[in-house]
Amino acid sequence: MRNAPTILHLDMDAFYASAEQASKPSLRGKAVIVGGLGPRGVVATASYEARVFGVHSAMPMAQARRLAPHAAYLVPRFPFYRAISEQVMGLLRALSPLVEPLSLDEAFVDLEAGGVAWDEESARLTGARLRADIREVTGLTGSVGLAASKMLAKIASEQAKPDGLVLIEPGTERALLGPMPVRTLPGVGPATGDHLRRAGITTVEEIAEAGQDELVRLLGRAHGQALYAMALAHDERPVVAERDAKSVSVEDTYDMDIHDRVRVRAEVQRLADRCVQRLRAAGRSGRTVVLKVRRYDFSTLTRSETLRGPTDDPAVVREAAARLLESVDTTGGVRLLGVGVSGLADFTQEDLFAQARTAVGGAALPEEEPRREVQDEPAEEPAPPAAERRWRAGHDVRHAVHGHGWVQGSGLGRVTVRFETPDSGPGRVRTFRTDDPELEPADPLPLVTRRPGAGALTTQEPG
Ligand code: TTP
Ligand code: MG
Ligand code: MG
Repeated sequence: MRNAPTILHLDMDAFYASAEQASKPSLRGKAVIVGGLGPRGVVATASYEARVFGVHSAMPMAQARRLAPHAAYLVPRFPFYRAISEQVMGLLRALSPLVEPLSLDEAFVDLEAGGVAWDEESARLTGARLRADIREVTGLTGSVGLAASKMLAKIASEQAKPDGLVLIEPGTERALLGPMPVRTLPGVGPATGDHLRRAGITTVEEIAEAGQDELVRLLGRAHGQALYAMALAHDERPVVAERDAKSVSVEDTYDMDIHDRVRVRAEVQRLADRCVQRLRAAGRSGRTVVLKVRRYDFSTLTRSETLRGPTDDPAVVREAAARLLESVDTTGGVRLLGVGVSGLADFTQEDLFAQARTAVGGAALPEEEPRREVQDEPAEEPAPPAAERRWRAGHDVRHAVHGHGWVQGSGLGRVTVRFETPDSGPGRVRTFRTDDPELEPADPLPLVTRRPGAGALTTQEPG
């Protein structure tokens, strides 16, 4: 392990909700909940103001509405968040060639590899400057952790939240980790946590005291050894640049189109198994499962699902591929199927943790719920009538007379718009008929305007 805190972990604060608040001045300082608004919708995230009521990611939306009935509820706008994410990742790439994104709002950066930090002081300065740059370019806040390993950098950014920076001095790691709950360690979810608690182990220090043999006895060799190493703060995982990470995939073309859905499902399972064999042969694991389908008319689609952590578990890959298949219409027949895994990580502790599983009643339960990066609007959204389809809650609009605003709600032939922009004050609300010719959907405005070099989200500001 290096002896300078030059691994940086960045995570944006309440990312989707903060982006919405920056975009809509009337929501700043308010409880904002972003997620699927249909009957089976779940919370993607909640603003810190909404978290006070106990609302959090992955909670059923119905429960969130009971806890925070007066919050603003919005559907996610992925292209908008992606554009902000690209701005953030661009700032990270300016620091180092070794940037490992984990999701839209989160990445590791090896500052030493970029030559921008080599000791505590330079690391702290770089982290502080990065936070200021993110704020200036995106208008949003992110929290930074700095440490000598990935595990501790991530723990540090969690401690820094929201809107802070925490640096863990090399040499202090064990003392810091010791009193923390076992769940702090990467890959220890509810199941492993319970297992350890029943053995009388609740803190990281108690894992270290139990010793490797005891851990292996409790959790199996791979998981036990990996967890013991983490408890001693040993974490040698390198930051892996995205472009170094290749994917592993297998595909089959069929002589005759397959029409039978049952057969299509079986083929996908078979391909998933073959893909995992190749993945394991390469000693790797990956986070994103990709399904490729070429239909009778040569239209080809890919669907992907990103898990919380890398896996090389055939059951996990098979399940993900099966879920992805459910979103693809194959009624016309299929001539090619493929299954791939990307977002590869070296075969290290990371993946052993990610797949930590316990047998409960004969069924293998994933340690953590796989995290679905929803790529389109959640399917459970009830389809609104055609006239109202253009006016989706939270989306931007432009009115010929009143200018730029966003849809606060629509129904019964009416649409309510709040007229405000990222750099205006809170705006006022007006109601129109859904077929008002003066009203049209619009792209989101940049959160920060007129910063030379900052780049606008969709259009460049004139002058
Ligand atoms: P997180 O970084 O986990 O959460 P956050 O940025 O909202 O809040 P925090 O300040 O605690 O970091 O996730 C980033 C975004 O990913 C989040 O804004 C919404 C989305 N997301 C989901 O869609 N589903 C989930 O279960 C989680 C955890 C996040
Ligand atoms: Mg975040
Ligand atoms: Mg995150």
